[in-house]
Amino acid sequence: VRQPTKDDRFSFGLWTVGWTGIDPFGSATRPSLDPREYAEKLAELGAWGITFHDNDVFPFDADEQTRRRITGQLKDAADRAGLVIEMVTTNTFTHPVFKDGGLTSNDRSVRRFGLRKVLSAVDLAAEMGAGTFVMWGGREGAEYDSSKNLYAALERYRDGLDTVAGYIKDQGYDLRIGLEPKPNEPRGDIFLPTVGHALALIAELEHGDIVGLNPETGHEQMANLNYTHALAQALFSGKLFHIDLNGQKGLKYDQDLVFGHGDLLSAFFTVDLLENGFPGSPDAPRYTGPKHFDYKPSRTEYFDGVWKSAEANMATYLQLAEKARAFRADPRVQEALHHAGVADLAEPTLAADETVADLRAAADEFDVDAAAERDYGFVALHQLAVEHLIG
Ligand code: 3MF
Ligand code: MG
Ligand code: MG
Ligand code: MG
Repeated sequence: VRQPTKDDRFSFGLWTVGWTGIDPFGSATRPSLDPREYAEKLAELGAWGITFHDNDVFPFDADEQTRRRITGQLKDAADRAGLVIEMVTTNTFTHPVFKDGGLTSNDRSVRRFGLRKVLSAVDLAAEMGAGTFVMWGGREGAEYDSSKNLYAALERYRDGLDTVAGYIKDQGYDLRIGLEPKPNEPRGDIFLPTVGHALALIAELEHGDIVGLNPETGHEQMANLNYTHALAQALFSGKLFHIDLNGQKGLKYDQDLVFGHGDLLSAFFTVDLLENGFPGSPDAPRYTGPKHFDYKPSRTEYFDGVWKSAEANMATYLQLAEKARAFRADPRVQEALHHAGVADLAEPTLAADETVADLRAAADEFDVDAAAERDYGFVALHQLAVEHLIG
């Protein structure tokens, strides 16, 4: 595979390569570096951008002066390395004050504190020149149905998001919010568990025009859902603002494996959609944002393994992109797509000038038995994808 370049627009969260290996059962297996060192190394490997949570960079209790100094240093380091800070987010999940949520805690004083923290991080995102502000409500949820007024939780989530989006507009920031759905972990049940749930809440917002999605591969798969379908639905609604690519092996804890190290065939079709769009719908919306990785170098790895795993995300993406291009260009695939009628789905079921009466009148032309016997050839088509992937 070729080396990644800035034109590929690959980006990494500082918390990804910066994860020291602390999990619920074990302590760190690697020391932590200065955020600037991660940034410089990522630039060397061919990344285009970085992203971070406020508290990946400065401590939770940092005063204004410390915060300015540290973020200024990081911005300088990013500029020197030619890296874009494309997304900034806020941590409303680590500190114990957020144990029952930031925007949806039962404690109103915590909600007000949470909102202040989010608004400060929005200012920071604008200062850093980021285009996206991701909101992952990791602690917005519950373990016990008895513990939450679920209706009020959605009201407070809605109001909180509108306050943040309204503030972005008032300030004139060139920033959009990307909500990140996740079904569970760390809460037993997290609000906005899937892309579909998040789209439904966005539809209730006053300032929903600047609120969209940041779907993560593993998060949809933790809900036993198809990530590529989730991306498609977000694109359909004009809401695919950002993505978190990684790997997950089925229904278990959030593994954050390297992209492609989970369901490889699914990753192939994710890349095929991102690179080649919807077959037969050339005018459909396309994702043009950063290819952002939210993974964790396994705690078995030391620094050599950290950098190799970061490279692996980009290499896998590039290799899948190449294979997806070859797949679409293969005459056998084009024939199989044609036989399967894949592009035909783009034709409206009723013609523009057709009425329901016309539709009914056409009943005689249809041979139900013949249509029932159609062989779509989906398996042969899919086997060609497998062949390209393995070959
Ligand atoms: C958790 C996540 C988060 C979000 C991040 C916002 C710590 O499962 O995926 O990473 O991606 O908070 O970008
Ligand atoms: Mg995650
Ligand atoms: Mg994850
Ligand atoms: Mg994520």
